Amino acid sequence: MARHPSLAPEDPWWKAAVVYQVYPRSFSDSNGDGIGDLRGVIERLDHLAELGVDVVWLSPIYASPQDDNGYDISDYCAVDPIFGTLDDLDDLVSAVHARGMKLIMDLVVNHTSSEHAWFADSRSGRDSPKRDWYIWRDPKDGREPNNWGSFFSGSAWELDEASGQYYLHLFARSQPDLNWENPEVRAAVYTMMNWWLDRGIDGFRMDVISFLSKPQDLPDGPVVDSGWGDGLVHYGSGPRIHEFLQEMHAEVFAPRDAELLTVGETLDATPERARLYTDSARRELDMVFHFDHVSLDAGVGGKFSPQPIDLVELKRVFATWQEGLADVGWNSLYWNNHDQPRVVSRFGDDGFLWYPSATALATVLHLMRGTPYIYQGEEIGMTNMPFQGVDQLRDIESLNHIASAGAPGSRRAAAALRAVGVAGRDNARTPMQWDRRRHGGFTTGEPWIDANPNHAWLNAESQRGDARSVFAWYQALIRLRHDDPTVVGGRFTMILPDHPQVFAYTRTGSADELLVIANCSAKPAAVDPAVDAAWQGSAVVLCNYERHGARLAQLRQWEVQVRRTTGSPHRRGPSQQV
Ligand code: TEU
Ligand code: CA
Repeated sequence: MARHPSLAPEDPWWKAAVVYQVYPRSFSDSNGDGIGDLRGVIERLDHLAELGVDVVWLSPIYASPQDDNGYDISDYCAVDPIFGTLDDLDDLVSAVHARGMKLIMDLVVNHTSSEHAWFADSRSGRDSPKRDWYIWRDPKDGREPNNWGSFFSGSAWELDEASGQYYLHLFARSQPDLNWENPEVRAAVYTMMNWWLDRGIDGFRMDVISFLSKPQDLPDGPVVDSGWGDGLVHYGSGPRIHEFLQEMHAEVFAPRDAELLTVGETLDATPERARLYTDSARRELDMVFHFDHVSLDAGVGGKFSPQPIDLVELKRVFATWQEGLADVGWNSLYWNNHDQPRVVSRFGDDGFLWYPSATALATVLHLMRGTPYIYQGEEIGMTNMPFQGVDQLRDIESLNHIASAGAPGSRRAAAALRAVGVAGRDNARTPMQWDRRRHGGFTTGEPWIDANPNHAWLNAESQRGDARSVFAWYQALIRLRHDDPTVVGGRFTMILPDHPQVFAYTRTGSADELLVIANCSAKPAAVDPAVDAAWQGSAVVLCNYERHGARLAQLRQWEVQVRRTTGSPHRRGPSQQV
């Protein structure tokens, strides 16, 4: 991969990179069985090359019973037949590399599937040599060893009748947690990771990586709405997590670190914790995903009691992270992934103001400091799905939530269904909308999950080549990151932090300064005249409305502008004052 001109000589390559996440099941189906597959990804790679992204993150394609769509792995070194073969994967890696891109795989090592041979062995009896590869405990007072709830409803413990012991599963009961205290487990994982890197992949996105280390006394957590305890305070960045990651770095990444990208999913991350994970001197990870901005609309009952977000709060979260990692560590920037509802429906406007809100939200995210991630379909502004009933849902988290809410047909079950429609993960998992044909051109068969009916007008084909499309806008944002040193390295300053409609910040580089200013509302927004005055005469780099005037004093509905100014002394950063 060529180094982008926006990088400083000492920068690692991924500071100028943009990552694109492929959720293979929903991306493109090559053989008409209704499930996306690796051949399908290969056939669509030109879409990614045209978009201009640098890295493809491939969600799990390993052998799996698919209880959690592949995040339940039964063999780390095999490709699930629904996705293809190892040969297909090798072909995909070559095809990605041939287009000058890299490919990272999902690493799911907090847990395996209960159908993994390791767990079968572990479960076979108390004296199995692999018993200690998972987390087994005796009952306490005749019930679960502690009060932890599972992310997917109910207890995090499952009783194994045969041995009379419980095993821990933070997610589904078919996803038992590995015991990272056991050095054999760690060695087996590192061997597997090296096997994949030797095969030519370029790094890992690491599933719930901050959960690996559990305190050995497994204390109860504070009781939450569901009635279960929240163990996150104990296993989120647990006692030995940094030791484990430093060991992983030494055993796996060290010999080829400069070429790789490693990004950890860290639900419990604060800026302080993220600095520990991503300070390059500590040799752990390149970057992490925090959840602060995507947790703001969770109500007291969690993600399934969604509440409206407050823009001022949202800006505060971003500013805290930009400042927290300004000198040490590195941010990753995302709105969407396979677990989150679609951003244009969630924080924007998927009706009349679809185009300006999709482009404004993209811009405020992409021009911050950090590595942006695009989730499939985000680059064409895909929206949430108008789910009509439970039969259209597929996600284990959503289905468990509705089942545990109340009897089918009850008021509580109906409310749970509505909440899932807003916040559920299946919103992200409807088929990629390639064109206006049946099922959005995703499959010639019957898709495993229904396509969003709006594919009739919202699809990649209709946007490609259209200069005023969401797709073209993403291309422009990616190009800016590749070419502009201020986008990669400039100092971040939030402005107008208390403005209830406007999201605005500056990026100060050594030779110029950028202003990013967006009206994140459906009403015109008045901007402080001082901002307008300060940016008089600046060049308009991007604007999502045609016939943009030179003034910033009044922004139209969801209008975003990016301005650039060079050389005006009062705005120069300290590095310029020589
Ligand atoms: O997700 C971790 C996680 O806890 C949440 O993001 C989760 O998706 C849920 O919505 C919380 O309410 C990772 C994966 O991204 C997710 O797809 C997996 O289901 C999960 O781990 C288990 O592997
Ligand atoms: Ca298929």
